[in-house]
Amino acid sequence: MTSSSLTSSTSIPDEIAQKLRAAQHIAVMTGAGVSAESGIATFRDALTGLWANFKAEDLATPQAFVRDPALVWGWYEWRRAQVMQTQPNAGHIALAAMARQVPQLTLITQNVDDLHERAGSSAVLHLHGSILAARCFDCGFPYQHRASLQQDHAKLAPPVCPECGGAVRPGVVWFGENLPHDVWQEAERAVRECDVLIIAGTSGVVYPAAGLAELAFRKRKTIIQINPQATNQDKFASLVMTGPSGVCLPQLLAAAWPELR
Ligand code: BV8
Repeated sequence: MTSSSLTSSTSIPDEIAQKLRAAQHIAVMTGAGVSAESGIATFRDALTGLWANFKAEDLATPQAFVRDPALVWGWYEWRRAQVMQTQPNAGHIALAAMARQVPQLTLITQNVDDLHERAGSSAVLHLHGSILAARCFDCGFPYQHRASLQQDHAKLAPPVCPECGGAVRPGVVWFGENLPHDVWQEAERAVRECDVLIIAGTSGVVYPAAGLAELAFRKRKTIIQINPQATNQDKFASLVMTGPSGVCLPQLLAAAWPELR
């Protein structure tokens, strides 16, 4: 299939619409860009205020947490407050609707928010964990978040584990930590077995997640890439849609299933 590129205002090639409509299994991989239109700062934009002088990769590590638990916990609590105060957008909703049109849709996300679930998606594969889960850094005991939400940019001492007295950490996968094994295995299998892979809202720089695009390319899948910016994964795509996922995903849904319009 020749690759084609279109902006979010031009129409979807019939060949792509037919591939989606006829698909037995669609795999989708989302990144922080899919939550951007809900008002959640993308991963690399989430560094403002107190954290403006840090690189995400330098805050999202076990070493950063050990070095300054209050700085890291304050960042995650500020981000968790953002998640709790936002709603799913048209992109999340379109993916939940698409799952109702095909025999199988596997939704893989790098995002740590729950907007896919709140839009109606189920069995979401969270490669990088969840900001809504927390556990003890030392013993792993799950921690139930309190309702109080961090509103401003401030350091915040993490809670103390009720089991062992250790520090509570966010339930996300940090740089240098392994992805949850079963989740990763299932994501890889879905990309190997799918008919179409849709990649939306990711800069494609974090591995092993970013490797799924090349895996799909090697397996000669139909790949649709959605991002307002060019990415280094565009070369793998059968179709590059240059635009926001909140516009492009509903456009894909309407092109493949016009009866839903
Ligand atoms: C691993 C959770 C095996 C935390 C995240 C040295 C030692 C160890 C490992 C490494 C190393 N060097 C490299 C590595 C591998 C490393 C890695 O990939 N590093 C990168 C920086 C090169 N990976 C790991 O460490 C992984 N583990 O390899 O384990 C291992 C173990 C030990 C030793 C060796 C190997 C773990 C990676 C997981 C890190 N955790 N998140 C948190 O959220 O705080 S990753 C983080 O980045 C988020 O999950 C985020 O989703 C992800 C990717 O970023 P994006 O989602 O793409 O977001 P980003 O902001 O980058 O881009 C947003 C995109 O959206 C942009 O392209 C933008 O244009 C677009 N956009 C904007 N608006 C819209 C839009 N798109 C559509 N619509 C819009 N409206």
